[in-house]
Amino acid sequence: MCIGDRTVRAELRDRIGPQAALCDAIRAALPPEAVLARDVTVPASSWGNRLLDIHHPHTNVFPRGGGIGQGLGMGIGAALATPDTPTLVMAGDGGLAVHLGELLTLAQERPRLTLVVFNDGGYGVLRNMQDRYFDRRSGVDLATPDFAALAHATGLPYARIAAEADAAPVLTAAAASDGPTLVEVDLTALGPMKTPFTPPVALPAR
Ligand SMILES: Cc1ncc(C[n+]2csc(CCOP(=O)(O)OP(=O)(O)O)c2C)c(N)n1
Ligand SMILES: [Mg+2]
Repeated sequence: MCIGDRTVRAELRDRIGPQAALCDAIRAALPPEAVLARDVTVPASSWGNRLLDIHHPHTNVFPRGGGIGQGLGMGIGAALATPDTPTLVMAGDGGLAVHLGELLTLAQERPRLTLVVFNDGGYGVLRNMQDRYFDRRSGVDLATPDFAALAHATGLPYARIAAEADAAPVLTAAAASDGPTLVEVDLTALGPMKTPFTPPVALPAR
């Protein structure tokens, strides 16, 4: 790693605030050969695709087309293909809702997969863009399920991360399990990023 890399990584860690602890805990909990599937969610776009070390191309699973929700199905496929290694999926609450049926596949096939759901009560990236560029919010604050109850209803083990200190024990235990776990990250309880993430996309002229 050169000095420039170190500066870029340090600046990014600073911007993502408490989520840096999650990035560290995910990498520490999983062996280098574990598949890391990321859906299209702020934690993936801001640090999962940039700061989280990926050691082999085969462990890098990402829906390149950018459609939300596909990450869980892709992760289940990867986990079933690599039963001796844990797999981790990063998903947003909004994206997970689009492909919620995959939870039943997870509950049925029971692969060695940790599903980390980042719950910010809506379409966070669009919320950030509306807050930054527009004077009102529209269609971004959404009803989300009670994830503990949802896990219970589908027969999935459940754990919650609500503080930086929860990240390592929860993710280590989930990765050590030989089946699925639904891990909810309560982003309201965890606290905001220092700099809200907005993607580098051109907005239509108003
Ligand atoms: C199928 C599909 N519909 C809509 C979008 C537009 N879109 C991109 S990110 C996003 C919000 C995703 O919300 P969530 O999964 O909760 O992640 P967050 O941004 O909150 O981290 C939406 C609606 C998309 N990429 N794909
Ligand atoms: Mg969300």
